[in-house]
Amino acid sequence: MAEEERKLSIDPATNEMIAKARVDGASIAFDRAEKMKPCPIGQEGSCCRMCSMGPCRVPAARNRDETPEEKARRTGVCGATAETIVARNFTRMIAAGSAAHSDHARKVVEAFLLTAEGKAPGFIIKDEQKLLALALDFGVEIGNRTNEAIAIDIGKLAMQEFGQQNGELRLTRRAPLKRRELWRKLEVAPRGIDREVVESMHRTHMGVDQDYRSLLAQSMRTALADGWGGSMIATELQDIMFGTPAPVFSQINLGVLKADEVNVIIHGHEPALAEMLAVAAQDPELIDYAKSKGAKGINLAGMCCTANEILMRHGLPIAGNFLQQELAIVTGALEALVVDVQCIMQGIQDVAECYHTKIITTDPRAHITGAMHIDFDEHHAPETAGKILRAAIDNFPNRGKNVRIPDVKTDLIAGFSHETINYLQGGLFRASYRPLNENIINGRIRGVAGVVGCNNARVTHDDVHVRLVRELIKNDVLVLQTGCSAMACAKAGLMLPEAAAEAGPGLRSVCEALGIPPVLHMGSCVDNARILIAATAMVKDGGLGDDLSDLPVAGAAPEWMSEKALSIGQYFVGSGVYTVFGVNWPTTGSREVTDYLFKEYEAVYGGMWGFESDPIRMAKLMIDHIDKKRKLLGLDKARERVLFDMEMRRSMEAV
Ligand code: SF4
Ligand code: MSK
Repeated sequence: MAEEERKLSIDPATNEMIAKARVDGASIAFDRAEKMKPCPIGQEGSCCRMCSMGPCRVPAARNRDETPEEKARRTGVCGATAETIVARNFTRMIAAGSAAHSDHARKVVEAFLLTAEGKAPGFIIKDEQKLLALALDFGVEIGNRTNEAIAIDIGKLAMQEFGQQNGELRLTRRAPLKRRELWRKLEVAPRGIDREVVESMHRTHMGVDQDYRSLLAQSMRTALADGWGGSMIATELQDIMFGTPAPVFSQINLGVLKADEVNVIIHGHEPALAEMLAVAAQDPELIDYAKSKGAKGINLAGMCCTANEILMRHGLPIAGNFLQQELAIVTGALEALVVDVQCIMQGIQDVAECYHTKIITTDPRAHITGAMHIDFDEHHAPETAGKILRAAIDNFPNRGKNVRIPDVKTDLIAGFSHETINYLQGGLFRASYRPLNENIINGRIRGVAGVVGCNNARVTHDDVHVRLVRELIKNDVLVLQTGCSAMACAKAGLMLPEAAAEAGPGLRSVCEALGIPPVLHMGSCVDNARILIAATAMVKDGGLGDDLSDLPVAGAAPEWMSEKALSIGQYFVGSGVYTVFGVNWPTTGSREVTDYLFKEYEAVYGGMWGFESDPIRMAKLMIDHIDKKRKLLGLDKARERVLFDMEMRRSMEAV
């Protein structure tokens, strides 16, 4: 297909705003991606710039029957092989992804401690039940102690997880015993979060670890420190402070912006400021201030994972996912784009200069040249939130006439935390994963897929997510989602109970009995830890093997772009899950390394990587894997026997 014919998005709101940006002369990622072609050597992981004798480019062998002599000639100046270079780059990407999630977690722990000490006005311990459950996991005494005293002990122990030098991270104890024993045997059990990231950087420095298997073992330790460490800590403590998500109704897409109100979008990943803005946006004084400037009120919406955080807990609307961040400005109706950390394109500042939008950075770790900066500090959170909203309100009179808000938005239901899924299956006193397991065993549900990750300007926006998920549910696979992938499917209407009509007959009947959509929104990128917990609960409830790798489950990040996604994928794989990525794959510069990750890993970890850019073929790979696991569990026969008679339907409804 000629480049100019490439379909940029399946989302009508996005396409409408791309067209407007072009008329307005705004530079957006969709167009920059056409001009900036990816470097083929960098894309396959073959470019080494670890020292100033390079950069050395050691592209993949073009010839499958390469002789050892030919191979020996394909090295960098220092003699580093393609295997070493590719594995080093892969490990560094994972270290960066793990660092991002974990530094987010560190900030959450700091806020949690300040909250417990009464030094963070506006923040409280909201979920006592979860606090006590975590106290048990951390071995913190409960007795007659106050929630605050318990929280201080938890916070201090959580903080120690970052600097711990030896031993194993506490939350890895939640994993099935067999998995933990495997990690110990392979020596990949994560010791301390910061230690693993630092060691990855050290080992990938020029002239240190030069064996790809050894490098990849360290990348696994670092990824596990993310999934069972940083990300899990972030999710747990955020739930305790801001509330554990429960089903909530909301709307998504650029159509949630309002023509007659002050529109403020909060974008990034960390929920603390967003929580305060959600409260401040209801402040009658600020609403009156907005009215004094000619607006009818304040409309707060989210973007990317900060959006997922405030959606899951407050039902605040979502304006869009990753590739829509510049397009929200292009509407001409956005007074402020308030950003915290991660996945924020520098391009938003340039686009904002074509309109009236103020870009407001709020985190001392994330500045953007030309943007306004208002430092967010938990000691003064309500005042900071008020200051930000006032800056947005003051900008309302500057809104020009070039305004077009796409009339596109979709209803959705989110809020499917692990606790909610547990509760939905049996109520407060009988909560368990047993009904889900039984429906997998009897074949109504074929298996479970975690479909997560970003958008990527190299593929048609949202298309791969939506087609993949539609194919999975059609084949009776229940889909759990997070991140921008969840938003893509929500925009397509797949997060409503009515979407069960698109599911296969088995999954449909379960969704109808429980009143849930076939695609469940579990939250933000750090909340992929919820998927680990849900999968562990399935193992612990019995009937589906004794390790995560026995489950008929698979994972995918069909439009991934960030290093965090790679870290997530690696910890899924290391936890025993077959995980397929789309778009492109960063180790193709070495066939040996790629074969190790795609084939040999299964014998090592029980999970392995896969790559496929076509969504239907990707679904097939995942379903084939699910069927393989069903067969190993002896469930293939059960699935053939499913006949949905009245008695079976009644028993299922009794669930
Ligand atoms: Fe080249 Fe080796 Fe330096 Fe990498 S570390 S840039 S391969 S000389
Ligand atoms: S926001 S990491 S683009 S999912 Fe979490 Fe979306 Fe990927 Fe960022």
